[in-house]
Amino acid sequence: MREVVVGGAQMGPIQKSDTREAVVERMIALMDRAHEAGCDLVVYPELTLTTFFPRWYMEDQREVDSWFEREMPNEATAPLFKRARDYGMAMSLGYAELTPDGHHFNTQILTDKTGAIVGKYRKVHLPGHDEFDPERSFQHLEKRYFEPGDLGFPVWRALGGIMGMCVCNDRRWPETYRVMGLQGVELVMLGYNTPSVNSQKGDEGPEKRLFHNRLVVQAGAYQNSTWVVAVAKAGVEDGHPLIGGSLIVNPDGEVVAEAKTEDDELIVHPCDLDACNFGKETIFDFARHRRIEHYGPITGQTGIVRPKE
Ligand code: CDT
Repeated sequence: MREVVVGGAQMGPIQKSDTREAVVERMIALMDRAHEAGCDLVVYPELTLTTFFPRWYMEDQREVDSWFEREMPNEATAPLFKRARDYGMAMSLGYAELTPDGHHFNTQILTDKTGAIVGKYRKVHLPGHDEFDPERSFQHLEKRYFEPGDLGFPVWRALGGIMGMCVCNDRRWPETYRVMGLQGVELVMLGYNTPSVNSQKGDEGPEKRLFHNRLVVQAGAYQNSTWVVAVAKAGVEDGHPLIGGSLIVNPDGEVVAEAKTEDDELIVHPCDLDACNFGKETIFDFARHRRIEHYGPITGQTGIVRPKE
């Protein structure tokens, strides 16, 4: 048995006016609870430190950059890294990354139990649009503020297993999990900010959104025989609701822990990484069963190519 006790640290809403320091205090309170629960690892959501700023249209690049972190840890997050080190707890958190040479990414990192950053992932599948869209009931400007991640979908040996990360919209894409699955991933960590309503389809509300959230996370876990921990930033941010529903899914695709609120809430599960072995050696033994000679279109084209009429 290779057990990792995982805490999913769902965050309630973060308003535009909230400071990073105030958010970090809330994150530390969740970490304290994770420590009491015996967690080895705590996972925070996408863009944990701020409101989900891509809902706001901005033209001034200085204003845009004010939502980004130029280094990690920095002054605001140093107390969080210190607490993690004191507890000997690994953590994963999402933030907007501005690199020294001026690139903008939607990033998730993994630290080991000494607080050292051992993994970095940059969101590949950026949803939304890059110009103001008057047709939408609210904006989703990730394509304006971020570049697509340039690191692929790496995995890392940590906590006695093989760990992977992705961010929010990435979880809807089977390619995300499969690329990590092909590297033997045993625990995928991801955070999300998912609006409770579809800005382009008013009758798609939170029930459907929560259904899709479970559907994609459970499918990704089962089809790659891996644990997945998916953690929300939830609740109403400056009038804009986000779903909760943070969950931990086992390698059989079953939900083993799920958040009940749209607030700061910790979900915990002891994840035995050896539970991944059975699926990886049987129905999803990729080496025996995959037929790559038929998969060319998956990497050879993006859009649909329909047969001629
Ligand atoms: N943050 C993020 O990627 N949100 C997207 C909203 C897309 S609208 C379905 C998500 O996939 O949840």
